[in-house]
Amino acid sequence: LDKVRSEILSKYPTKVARKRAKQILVKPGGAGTDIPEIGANVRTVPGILTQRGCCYAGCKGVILGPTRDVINIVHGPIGCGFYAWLTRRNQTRPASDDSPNYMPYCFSTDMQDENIVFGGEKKLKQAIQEAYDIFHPQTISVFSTCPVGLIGDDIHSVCREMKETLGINIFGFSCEGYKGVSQSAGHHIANNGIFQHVVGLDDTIRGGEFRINLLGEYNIGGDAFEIERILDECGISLISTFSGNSTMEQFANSHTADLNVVMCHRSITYMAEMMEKKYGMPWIKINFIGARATAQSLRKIAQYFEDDSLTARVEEVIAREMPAVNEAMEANRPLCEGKLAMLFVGGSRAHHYQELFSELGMKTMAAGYEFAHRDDYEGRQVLSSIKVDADSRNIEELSVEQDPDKYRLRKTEEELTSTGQIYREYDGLIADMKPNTFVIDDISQYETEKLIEAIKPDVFCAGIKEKYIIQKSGVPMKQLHSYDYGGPYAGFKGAINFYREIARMTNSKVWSYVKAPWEKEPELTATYAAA
Ligand code: CFM
Ligand code: HCA
Repeated sequence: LDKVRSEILSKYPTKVARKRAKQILVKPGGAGTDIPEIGANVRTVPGILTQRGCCYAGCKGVILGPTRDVINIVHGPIGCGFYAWLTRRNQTRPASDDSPNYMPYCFSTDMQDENIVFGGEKKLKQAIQEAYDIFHPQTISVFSTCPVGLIGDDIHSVCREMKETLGINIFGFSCEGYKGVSQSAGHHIANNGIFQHVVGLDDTIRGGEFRINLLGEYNIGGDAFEIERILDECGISLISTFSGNSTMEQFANSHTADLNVVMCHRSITYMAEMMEKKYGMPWIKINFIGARATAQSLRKIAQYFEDDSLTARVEEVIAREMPAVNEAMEANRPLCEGKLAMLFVGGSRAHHYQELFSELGMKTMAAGYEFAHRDDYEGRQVLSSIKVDADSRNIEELSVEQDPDKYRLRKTEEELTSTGQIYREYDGLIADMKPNTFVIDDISQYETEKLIEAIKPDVFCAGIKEKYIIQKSGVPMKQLHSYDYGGPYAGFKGAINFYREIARMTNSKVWSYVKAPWEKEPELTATYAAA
């Protein structure tokens, strides 16, 4: 792999090679080796063909996209608006036919040249009014795209004014696409906005005895429905999810729960930390991707509550679900065992999905994130050693204080640690990779092609931009963002779906036919038959 790495780097200009060298690691072999440092959350080299998206995509598309009872107005040109229009396959299930669901709509101020030249605030005000008149929502939020930041429209003052006028909750996000170096900046901005404008507004106590929030689950392909089913069977009340299958009402009420469980740590740990400071709610890392990881996560939740009846119920659910999982695992494992996978996805899935591949007996040969930070690779313990650069400083860090009325210490530090449970922690991706595998941050198109040539994986997982290049090289490709219209893949039933899908894909002959016969044998051959 070191040779492959050198070959890849040798094709770059010196400056680019120096930069990429920090972001392309071969995991060292041998026991007890330290986790190497990786370059992450830094600007992409222009022209390199990155997988990354923008800050606005992270804020509007990712964090706020899955919430159904808010009208999200994209302030900008229509192209940006279209991009937010359910392209992420985040599903939702309104409580009844007449509960609000604005997700199938696409709201945009459709900025034109005139608005860029003379300002777009007036148009934004009109758009808010129009959305209100037609739909009468409880909440409207506004998202700035690049040109808005460039011309200096003050969306926040427009929101304040319209909030006053209409008497509903209206707030804005300065999530211009160019802020930060990727989607990741948008996550942070979204977390800040929801925390400041929504969380804590409704103190009503809902749910049963064991009340949690699920942070960093976005209901792609119906994942949240399967997780909700499992939690429900365990008797665990889900107060709010940030933000799969969610409502603003749930966010407003989320500070009343007892525990935050964090799934996608990259996108939402900001919220967990702010809620702990302000409201006294602790958080643990969990993962519902993979059947074993799901079982382990349920046990972690039960451990927090230290209640025998809950523990018993969780064990019952696991015992009830696992036979079907094991049956599917046993049926599909022989078809997959020993095969190689490569995963290049956002900021947590390239790690989480390794669970499912290892349940199938497959090896992850190369993995990496588009926009993760060093802690996602190396583990949370490196947080304090990460240098804050100008791009990160650009993103506001809220100063959060204990709420004088609503703070409620759920458990003392002693109570938290007495069960051996680890709080506020997650391991990075590198620790879980096998020796002699690749870990690559912000992989480029060229590097993707080189890796495929060198490793010849049996399946490559990434996104829509990479999909067809990978397939054209004769390798099965699974989108781990949208699931290629499949899923759910979370929880127990999701694991079964995934085993079947991967077994099907990696055993299909169709990929060997990608090369046309004349590409393999360009010269025509024939036998001359004498009359
Ligand atoms: Fe978290 Fe996500 Fe991901 Fe992400 Fe994303 Fe996504 Fe992703 Mo696409 S929040 S980091 S910004 S798990 S949209 S649901 S699939 S890149 S790995
Ligand atoms: C985003 C959304 C995305 C894109 C997926 C892809 C998603 O980053 O803005 O490139 O295929 O999951 O929909 O990550």
